[in-house]
Amino acid sequence: MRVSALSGPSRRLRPVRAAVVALMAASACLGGAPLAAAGTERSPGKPRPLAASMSDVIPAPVSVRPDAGVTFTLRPSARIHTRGGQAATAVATYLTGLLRPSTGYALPVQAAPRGAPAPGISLLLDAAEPAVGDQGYRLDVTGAAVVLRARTGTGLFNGVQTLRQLLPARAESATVQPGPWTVPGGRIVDHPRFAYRGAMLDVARHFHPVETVKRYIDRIALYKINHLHLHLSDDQGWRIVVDGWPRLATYGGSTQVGGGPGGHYTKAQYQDIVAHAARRHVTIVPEIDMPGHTNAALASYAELNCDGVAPPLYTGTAVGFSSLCATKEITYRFVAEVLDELAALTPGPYLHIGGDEASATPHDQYAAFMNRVQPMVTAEGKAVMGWHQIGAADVAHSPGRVVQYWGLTASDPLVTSAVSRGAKVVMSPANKAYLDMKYNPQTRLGLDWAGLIEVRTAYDWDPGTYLAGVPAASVLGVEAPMWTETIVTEDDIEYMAFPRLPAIAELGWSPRSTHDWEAFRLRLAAQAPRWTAMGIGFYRSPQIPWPAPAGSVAARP
Ligand code: IFG
Repeated sequence: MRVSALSGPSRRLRPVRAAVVALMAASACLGGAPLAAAGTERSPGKPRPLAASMSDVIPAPVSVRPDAGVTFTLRPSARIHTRGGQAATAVATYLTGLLRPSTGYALPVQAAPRGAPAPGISLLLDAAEPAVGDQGYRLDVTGAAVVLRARTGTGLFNGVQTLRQLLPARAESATVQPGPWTVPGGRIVDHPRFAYRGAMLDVARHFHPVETVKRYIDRIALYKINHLHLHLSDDQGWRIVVDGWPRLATYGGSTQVGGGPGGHYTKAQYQDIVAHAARRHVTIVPEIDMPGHTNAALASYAELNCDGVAPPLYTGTAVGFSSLCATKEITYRFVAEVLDELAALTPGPYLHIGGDEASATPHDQYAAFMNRVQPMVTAEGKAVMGWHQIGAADVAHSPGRVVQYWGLTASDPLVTSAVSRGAKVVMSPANKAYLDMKYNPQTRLGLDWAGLIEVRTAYDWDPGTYLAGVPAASVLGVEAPMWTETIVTEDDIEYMAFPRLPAIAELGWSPRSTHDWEAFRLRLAAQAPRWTAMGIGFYRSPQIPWPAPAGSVAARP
């Protein structure tokens, strides 16, 4: 597959843009734009009330019971009360990190008093009904108190993502904004449909620095996505240090698509990403793609090639031309040592071994390779994750393995074969969930081999029933991959991720009963002022009734 050399959208100066954006948001609150009367009848195209509604949350919660006429207002003297040790305190600290900059309030964190919840915000690791499970929460908002209850820190964290969306969008600003800081009254009880809601970032085709990855983690956490799959190696680049094979990073990581300088993560940097992800209750899933997509490794070590000759570094965008040498023993020492070092850095349960597009590997050798490599993963105490090609009948099942479906069809014998032997499935159909697909023919970024993906295409499918022969019970969840052949900058990532990522996140979290495009498109429109306040440059899809940008002429009567 070839792509023409493309440049991303003009690179806006991030800090300057965020300040301008905050100014616009503030002007809207100071009469720059009409403040829609609270409770404005909801219809597409009309300015939406700046106060949030419990019905606007994405992903849609399991149950929402608004208390009309009840509003909580965060006061300058408000305190954040916690019960539940370090897990609760950490979420409270995270919440203050969000609200102190935009409200300017001190928001001290202190132990919650016994008995009735104190005025202000309470994060309580107790008394949440078992139905919320280990990722869910209950949120109660009265005139006096906001009370979040959960059974784990993750549940509290997910509840805070909902609470964020109930505050005015300017709560997301990096600079102090005027109040009032209202939260609509009512009760939300919530928990996810699927355990695995993921995003993938390909840092091999174009390298993306630690700060970009951390900010992407912050963005995906907004929508309760709890896994980030990092595609760490491919033909164009190797992006993680392996002490036993140093040239992988220093030479194999020295370029990228288009010939730029590439880059790699040191082990400390990778651990920094893992730690940041953990603070956002996101699990890192590292991928070393094999036996195909390995030119960077083959170029780094001649002995890994069947003919003993190292190919040149590759900066194009073709696929399927490279393969580790499945008939040489050194290959298996290489893979074992790479996986051993990666497993030591990865607290999460999965090592992703790729397995896609191994056109240069004879199929019998592919099966033999995979049957030797999968036990290396389980020997590390990890479960195998791989693209669904590892579901081939002559590739053995390994305990707890997950096949990631990226096909274009509504049934696939490789997936059916893997599921029949006990595998679970993460759904990433390329014509629904690939965030590197163009929105429309005019989209400057992205590819179109899987088709064009507008927002409704990303939203209107069901991961639980999508593949014939795969029961919902075998579906572990969904994941939205962002391949980076054409994705060069952080702005490019944001433009392609928003607004489609929240659609995939909702498919992973929300009950099927809440699935409704007409309602979703309105809820998505209400997210725009938040993204603007965060400085996210999103695609203004014509399918969505976006509110006029705050302070813009269009917003004035
Ligand atoms: N398919 C390849 C990716 C990438 C992608 C771009 C998979 C599993 C096309 N493999 O998707 O490496 O090139 O959309």
